[in-house]
This record gives sequence, C-alpha cells and structure tokens, in this order.
Amino acid sequence: MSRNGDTQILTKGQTAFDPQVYRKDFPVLSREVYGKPLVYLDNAASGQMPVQVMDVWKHYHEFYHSNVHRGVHALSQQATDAYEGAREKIRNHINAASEKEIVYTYGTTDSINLVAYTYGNQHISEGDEVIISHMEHHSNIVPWKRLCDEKGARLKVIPINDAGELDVEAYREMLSERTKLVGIVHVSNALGTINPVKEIVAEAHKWNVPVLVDGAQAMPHTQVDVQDLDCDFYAFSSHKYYGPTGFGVLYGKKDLLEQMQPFRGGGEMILSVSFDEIIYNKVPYKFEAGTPSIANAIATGAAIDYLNSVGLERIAAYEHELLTYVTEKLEQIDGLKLIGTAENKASVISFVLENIHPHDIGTVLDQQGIAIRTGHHCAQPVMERFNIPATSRASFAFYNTKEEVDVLAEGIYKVIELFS
Ligand code: 7TS
Repeated sequence: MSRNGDTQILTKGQTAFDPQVYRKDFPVLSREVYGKPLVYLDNAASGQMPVQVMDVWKHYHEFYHSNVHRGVHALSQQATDAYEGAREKIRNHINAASEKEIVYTYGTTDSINLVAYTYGNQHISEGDEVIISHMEHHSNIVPWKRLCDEKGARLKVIPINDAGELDVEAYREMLSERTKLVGIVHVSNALGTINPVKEIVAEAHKWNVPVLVDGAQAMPHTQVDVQDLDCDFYAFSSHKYYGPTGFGVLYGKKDLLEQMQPFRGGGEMILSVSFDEIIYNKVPYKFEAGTPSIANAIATGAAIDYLNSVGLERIAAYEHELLTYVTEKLEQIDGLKLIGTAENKASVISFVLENIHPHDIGTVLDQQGIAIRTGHHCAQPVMERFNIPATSRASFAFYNTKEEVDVLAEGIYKVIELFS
C-alpha cells in the first residue's frame, strides 16, 4: 500500500503493476529539470528515497537523536532499540542466520575493504591466488589488487563473453589449492548481467574457498537469501535500494567474522582497553568502531519495510517487463549498439552510438530532463573488454514507466539528429 493509502485493484487487461501508485511516494520524481519533467534513469548509481524512509530519518532527528549503546537515558535507549531493530530487519530480509552476521558499514566499498584488510590480510600470502571476474566494479578490484601486490599473491580474472556473461567453465579450471578467496559481483552495474552466484559459491566450496559477493546492484532487484546462496560474505549499500547514502552492510558467516581481526580501532569495538591489553568486542560490534551512522541505519530498516510493502517479486517482474520494452525500443535505433546482452539481466541497459561520444549523449539527454549515466561506470576493465572508452547507461527502478522509455528513445533520436 502506498503512503496515501492507495491499493492496486486489478481489472481485466490491466498490468499487474502500476508504477504510478508508487511514484507519489517519491517527491523528486515530480520535479522538472530545465523546464522538462525529470526522467530519472540513473538508479544504478543511486535509487531515490520514498517519503516513508525520509519520515523515519527525520523522526529520529526530531524526537530521539542521541548516541547508541552508551546512554542510560531514554533517548539513547530509544535510538539503540531502533538501531538494533534495523539490524534485525536487515537480517530477516536477506535471511541471515543471526543478527551477529550483519555488520554495519558505510557502503559496499567499505564492506569489501573490510574483508580485504581483515580476512584477506590474514589468509593471503605469497603465491596464493584471489579470483575475481572481468565485470567487477572497481570496489571489488582495487582492494584485492592492492592486497595481492602487497603480499606477492596473484589476481586471476574470470573472462566474460561478448554478451557480457561469465565463462563459468574457465572459472572452474582456475580454482585450485592456491585459491584463497573468490570475489564476484551478483549483478553487474555496467552490463546488467545477473551472475549464477549460487553455482560460483558451490564450485569454490569444493575447494574450501570462501566467496565474497558484491550485492550492490542485486539488492534493489532481487530477493537475496544468503543462506540459500551459501556465500561467505555479501556486501551492499543502502542508497541503491531506496535508503540513504553513507550506509551499508557486510553480511559474513559468524565463524568467519569471529576469526577475523578488527578493521578500524576505537570506541564500541572493544570490551576493555588498557595500555597493556585490548579485549575486542563480540561480532558484529568488533567491526563497528566509533559512532555509527545511526539515522541511516534506522532509515535502512524503513527502506526494507518499503521494499517489502511493494514486493520484490512484483518489482522484479515489472522491471523485467521494462527491460524487454526498452531493449526492443533501443534495438530499433540505427547505429546503436547494446553493451551487455546477457540472457539473465537486471534492468540496466548500456549502449554506444556510432561516432557520438557517450558524454555528448548524456549532456543532450540531460537538457531534455533525462538523467542517465555516461562513462566507464567504475568498471574500466569492462570497457577494455568491449574495446570502448565508455557507455551510456539507463538503469530502471520499479517507479519508472514505459512512457519514460519512450521519452528516452525520442531523446536518443534527437541526439543522433544533432550530431549527424
Ligand atoms: N559494486 C557495484 C556492483 C556497484 O554498482 C557499486 C556502485 C559499488 C560496488 C560501490 O557502491 P558504493 O555504495 O560503495 O559506492 N555503482 C555505481 C554506479 O554504477 N554508478 O555510480 C555508482
């Protein structure tokens, strides 16, 4: 149900999902840019926030803003309850076995760095190997490359085919007793490819190798079940699934988290401190040094409530409908080439236009109120694989409409006209 109480009643011939019901919850979607209605197609960079989430964030500041885990006063207790309540919502949402497995971080990047500089630092030595794929975001490349360089270990890269799909057979052959960790993106931000993560994990586990999944782009589109995937770590950011920026999660299996050294040192992550000895706190607090992002944690719980009220299965089905629609539309445009045509794809569409630089495409579309992202999308190896400097990327959320796809297509025709 939306905030204003609307429910969807299906009549014959009507689509099962009406984005208009939800658009009302996102005030930014009704604004104009350069006098044109905003068409927001940059959801892979950051999703918009519904008022229900903003209300929760605001309510915390208006009524019980205070620090957590350290005050006996009412405000601090209320903040702590809401903060820990959000942890339980997140646990339940991804089906983790325990709330001890939910580590609060500042985002996907922070979560991956945490694993690299704790687990990675402890377990990777000279001659070892870390496997990642050719379609990783830089945040799942740079920490591993740095670590491998420091340790004299080797970074191995799973190749991708021309459609932007993983070569799973090549991956199987890469695994060996030298492999110490596999890092894999669940959904590619540059290509939209949905990777067979469960299979990747199962293969790694045959060698007793843990797998870290970068779930930044999967969370807004799919119902993630970490126990079903059996992944060892799962990293994600709140702002990609309609929560605030500056907050994220690292899911980690409890036994692994317990073996890991702390990441940052400071308050909260300790049980006792003297100049002779430090005793660290239990998980997950061992990894949560300093005053955390309290309001953002609480708001993330609200974002999960919101997503669940819409229904992730319905979201996935509708977004798939949008993806099919936009793919058909864009395929009809002469000189346009799609980059990333995997069979299993999320609602992200990257393309290039013959002889027109993506930056020019983005600028002309922007003038028509259409927000897309152009560039390498922090996935430069993907660009190198397809021999292009950059792409234009439109990424869709459940509040986008087919009419907006039409506006995008018209906008692209205008770009072509302008540059021909
Ligand atoms: N992993 C993937 C797959 C991503 O898409 C992103 C962000 C990150 C990691 C990093 O997330 P952060 O919240 O820590 O920054 N991707 C994008 C993007 O596609 N456009 O802007 C940010």
